[in-house]
Amino acid sequence: MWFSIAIVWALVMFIMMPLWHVYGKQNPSTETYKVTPADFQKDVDAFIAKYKVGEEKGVPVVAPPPGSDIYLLAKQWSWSPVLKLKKGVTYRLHLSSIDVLHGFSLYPLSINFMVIPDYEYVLTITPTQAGEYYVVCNEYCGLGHQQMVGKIIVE
Ligand SMILES: [Cu+2]
Repeated sequence: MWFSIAIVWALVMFIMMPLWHVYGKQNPSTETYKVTPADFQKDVDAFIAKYKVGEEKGVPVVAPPPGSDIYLLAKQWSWSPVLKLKKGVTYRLHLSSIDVLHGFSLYPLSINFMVIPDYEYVLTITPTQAGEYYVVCNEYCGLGHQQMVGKIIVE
């Protein structure tokens, strides 16, 4: 009986996966591309050079134009750059790591994505609340893991 319950529950959860995607506003659609760490670093450097408006604790602060492609790079043990976004505007967020596996966790909201080297995730995002948000790494990535905190500012 327990075995049957487990099988049925596994099937229910399996069927729910696409339903959550469509109806639950969870598991957002992502575009994923293969990318080398060097190429991603190049794209991020160009993005920072174009839209840099300042610096915070040695990390560049970038204010991209509304609706543009924005980049966030994870590496041991930082997120770069600090993103300054506008509320109610849709952006295409490109996310990747240039070394090991990291986890993007937007605090205090509960929004989580894996950040995997060699893959560039493109997420379509629309910030709905103004404020300062922290990007915490939620995938243990080495000695400095607990200091790996980035920032997104929504105005
Ligand atoms: Cu990390």
